[in-house]
Amino acid sequence: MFDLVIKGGELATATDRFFADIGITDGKIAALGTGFEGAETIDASGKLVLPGGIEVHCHIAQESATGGMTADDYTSGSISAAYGGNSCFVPFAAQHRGMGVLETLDLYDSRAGTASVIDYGYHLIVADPSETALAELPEAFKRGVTSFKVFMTYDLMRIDDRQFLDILTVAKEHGALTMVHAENSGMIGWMSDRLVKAGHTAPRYHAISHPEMAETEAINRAISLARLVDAPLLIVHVSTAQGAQMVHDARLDGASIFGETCAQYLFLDRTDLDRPGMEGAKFMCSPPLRDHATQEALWRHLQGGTFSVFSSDHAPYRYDESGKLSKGPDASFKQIANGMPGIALRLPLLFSEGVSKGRITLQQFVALSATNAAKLYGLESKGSLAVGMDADIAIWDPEATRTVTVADQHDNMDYTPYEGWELTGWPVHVLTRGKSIVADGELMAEPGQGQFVARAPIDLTGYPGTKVPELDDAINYGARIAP
Ligand code: DUC
Ligand code: ZN
Ligand code: ZN
Repeated sequence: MFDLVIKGGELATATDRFFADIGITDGKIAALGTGFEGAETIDASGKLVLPGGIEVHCHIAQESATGGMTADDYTSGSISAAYGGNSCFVPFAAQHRGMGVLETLDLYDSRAGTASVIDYGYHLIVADPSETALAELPEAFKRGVTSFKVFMTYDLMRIDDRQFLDILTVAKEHGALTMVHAENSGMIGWMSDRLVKAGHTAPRYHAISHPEMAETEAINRAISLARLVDAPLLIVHVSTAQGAQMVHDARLDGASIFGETCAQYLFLDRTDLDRPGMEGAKFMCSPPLRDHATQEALWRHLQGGTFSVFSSDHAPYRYDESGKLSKGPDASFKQIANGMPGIALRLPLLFSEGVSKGRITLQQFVALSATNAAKLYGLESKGSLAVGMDADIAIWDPEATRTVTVADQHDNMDYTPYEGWELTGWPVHVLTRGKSIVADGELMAEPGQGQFVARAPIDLTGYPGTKVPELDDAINYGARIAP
């Protein structure tokens, strides 16, 4: 007799599809089989039963370096994530200059602790890699924060190549994964100033000010820096075909390089920035939206396995004076917050456009929605349907068709970039550790129910790494030339 049985559904993992009941006890998957009885039962016949989604790139209760706050906090952000089929998420804890690393984590603990309805962790953003901050990183790892993001652009966030090497080196020592926002700061600044000087300030110039080459130069540099010290690195929000190819090539070479792309780069394009007036601001994100040919190339990389992770990059800034228009209704593109919402739509978009249209298999969907992220980011008890795992489960109706509206996002936003889209395949019941969070459109959970998940170090099995001779003490400490 289990606490809960999910009965009669078709289960899918990253490798298999099969019909089975799930028996759940104490929040864990206790057994998979048939004919199970439980104190409670959820009838999943005609439905797909999948691992709950894990959203690993979203900005929640996070202030930018210039002080703007995201519209979503850990309550609204987690509720929206749950409505979108997620049982767990990993937002960012952003260190700003002058802040300590542990002080940053304490701040986010105070924001998340009693607020989230689903389980959560953080990636640490390192914007100030001072000696003190670097010395605090091991304690962050001990607290289960085993990944962090650095920026190669934004004046108040970016680190230089030397600092990048320092961070990669400390991360490698502790089994942490470094994530990078790879864009060339100088190119973007130079292009932006030139455009503004010529009077080109509308949102559409945001895309022009961030040339593809700004991304590809930075990805190439980031991969080179990581390979110099043989440290694992994940390039987040890859938006270009050439950038994706670089990730692919480095992986083929055995380097521990990983890639992420995001929903907006597959489903939206730069013509969305051309909407009348300031409407284009709703579609401003960094890196920016690209063109149709890029979308097609990114799909091929998603299908072919270049990208381990597929995220929303939910960065919720409302289309009003609290967000996008904080510098007034005629602000130049340089003054408009970068980012768009989408945490509730990452999975429905991928299901509808990917699984329902036959571009990816259901198993690939599971890998991209949960399993890969769990493996890469050390969420050891999550991301699959197997005995002993947390009962983080999303039940999907593959036939349900709905029209996207902002009201159905359950976030604190006043727009969705996908308003009016018709999508087929929706999550109808989401559980975290065996507790219903959302069922048939109703919120069933209380803020604070979600627990912090301490994450394990990255497992690099299968990534032999690449040694440069200059850093191989067996060869060159002593200035010997490699044989
Ligand atoms: N980087 C992100 O990851 N999200 C929003 C904007 C940005 O620069
Ligand atoms: Zn970024
Ligand atoms: Zn982001």
